[in-house]
Amino acid sequence: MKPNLSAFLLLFLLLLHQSLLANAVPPLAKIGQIGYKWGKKAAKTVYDYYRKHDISSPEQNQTLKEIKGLSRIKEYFYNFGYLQSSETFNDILDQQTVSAIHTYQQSFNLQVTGDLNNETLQLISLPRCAVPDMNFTYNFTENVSWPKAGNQWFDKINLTYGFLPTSNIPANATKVFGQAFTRWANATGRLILTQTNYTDADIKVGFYVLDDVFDADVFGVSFIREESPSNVKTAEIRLNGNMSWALPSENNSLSWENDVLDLESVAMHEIGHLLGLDHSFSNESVMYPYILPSQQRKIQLSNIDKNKILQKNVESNSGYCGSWRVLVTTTLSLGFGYMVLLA
Ligand SMILES: *[C@@H]1O[C@H](CO)[C@@H](O)[C@H](O)[C@H]1NC(C)=O
Ligand SMILES: *[C@@H]1O[C@H](CO)[C@@H](O)[C@H](O)[C@H]1NC(C)=O
Ligand SMILES: *[C@@H]1O[C@H](CO)[C@@H](O)[C@H](O)[C@H]1NC(C)=O
Ligand SMILES: *[C@@H]1O[C@H](CO)[C@@H](O)[C@H](O)[C@H]1NC(C)=O
Ligand SMILES: *[C@@H]1O[C@H](CO)[C@@H](O)[C@H](O)[C@H]1NC(C)=O
Ligand SMILES: *[C@@H]1O[C@H](CO)[C@@H](O)[C@H](O)[C@H]1NC(C)=O
Ligand SMILES: *[C@@H]1O[C@H](CO)[C@@H](O)[C@H](O)[C@H]1NC(C)=O
Ligand SMILES: *[C@@H]1O[C@H](CO)[C@@H](O)[C@H](O)[C@H]1NC(C)=O
Ligand SMILES: *[C@@H]1O[C@H](CO)[C@@H](O)[C@H](O)[C@H]1NC(C)=O
Ligand SMILES: *[C@@H]1O[C@H](CO)[C@@H](O)[C@H](O)[C@H]1NC(C)=O
Ligand SMILES: *[C@@H]1O[C@H](CO)[C@@H](O)[C@H](O)[C@H]1NC(C)=O
Ligand SMILES: CC(=O)N[C@H]1CO[C@H](CO)[C@@H](O)[C@@H]1O
Ligand SMILES: [Zn+2]
Repeated sequence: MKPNLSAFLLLFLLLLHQSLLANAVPPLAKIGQIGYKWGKKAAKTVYDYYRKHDISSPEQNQTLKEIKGLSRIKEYFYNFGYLQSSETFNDILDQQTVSAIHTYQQSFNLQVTGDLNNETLQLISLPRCAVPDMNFTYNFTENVSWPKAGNQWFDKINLTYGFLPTSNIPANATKVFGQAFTRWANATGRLILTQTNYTDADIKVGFYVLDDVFDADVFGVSFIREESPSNVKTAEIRLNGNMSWALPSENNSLSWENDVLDLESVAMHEIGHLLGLDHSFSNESVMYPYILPSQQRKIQLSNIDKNKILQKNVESNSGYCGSWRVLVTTTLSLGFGYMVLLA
């Protein structure tokens, strides 16, 4: 149910014709191999089952290892890199799945039980980014790839972004994107990000109906596209047009339960992917894949984010900066040694 906030909220709806959309979306679905169906609904099915059967311990009777709705959780773990199997998923709690739950709980610093406890199901039910958390590749099958850290898709300093005309994004929203791009550019201390038209842009931003490809709980996705004759790479940010997007002045309207998300926070997150950052499991990072109820607006880069983006500069400037860093380290350790001697 949408909240009664229409006067204060932006609701972007996809205006593309269905056939255009069909043309635009499918390649990405293949990155994860399997259609995305997950999130709130999947977590709820399993949660209800757990409650009804009073399963609170991971030591269960063999007969109870079939959990209604577990197949969707398996698919969820598969899509985000926690489960390797690409077979059709069933509802049996097998060893692989228990191990995936372990990895998930460990990664997100949850209590590690190997059991789909409340805490775990609650995290699963939150809106998240569609980019996987681990075990994915930078690989242009179907001409698109996830933006994976350690791979550089552009080799220029001046980058441009543009907005999908059919998304009819109002100026007050493109301005918010502009702020997000500038904040990242500032943090790199070297990239220049400017707006241009959609066709020419290196980074193309639009709102789409992601529900068919992804579940409604996915707020957005970013990916890299390789244009075939020239191998020129462009990037896309696709945000979920079925959610309501709040601008910074509408802070008090934020409610993930009603699918109202902070546009600038999500823009920061998706841009981060395109500038070379993977997901972070630290909830302070803008690259944390979920929007936590207590952190619905998170636009400032954490120290982890700043260090990672500066590290990119070092990587892309190769040799020179590399030796500079060694020099700094050496100087610092000499300085430390000196201080120890003085003391
Ligand atoms: C995914 O990656 C993590 C860390 O790199 C690793 O521990 C885990 O075994 C991998 N899982 C799968 C299913 O490949
Ligand atoms: C799980 O959460 C529900 C409500 O969110 C609560 O009623 C229930 O007691 C919790 N169960 C456990 C085992 O913490
Ligand atoms: C690229 O993806 C395809 C299909 O998913 C896979 O068969 C291939 O091994 C991948 N290549 C690399 C280098 O990961
Ligand atoms: C980048 O863009 C700025 C202005 O937007 C321009 O002054 C500069 O020459 C450009 N640099 C390169 C390397 O294209
Ligand atoms: C943003 O602009 C749109 C279109 O001009 C307008 O309907 C909406 O009220 C504005 N939102 C805010 C928060 O200013
Ligand atoms: C970027 O840096 C400039 C100059 O340091 C500053 O004026 C501007 O407010 C910064 N922008 C953002 C979005 O942080
Ligand atoms: C996009 O802008 C460039 C100049 O930056 C211009 O040459 C081109 O015609 C524009 N394309 C469209 C579709 O407006
Ligand atoms: C995708 O890549 C293949 C092989 O590189 C190429 O033949 C095809 O034309 C590309 N398709 C698009 C839409 O760029
Ligand atoms: C998503 O938006 C499309 C286009 O506005 C609409 O047809 C569809 O019913 C919406 N889906 C949901 C789940 O709200
Ligand atoms: C939005 O809320 C956050 C914390 O809830 C607060 O720090 C921030 O100043 C608020 N921003 C605006 C524009 O009200
Ligand atoms: C963020 O993570 C830390 C460490 O795991 C935890 O103490 C803190 O409560 C978390 N914050 C939120 C808002 O969940
Ligand atoms: C209570 C219950 O479900 N017990 C079952 C535990 O598992 C064994 C072996 O699978 C069954 O024989 C029991 O009936
Ligand atoms: Zn992400």
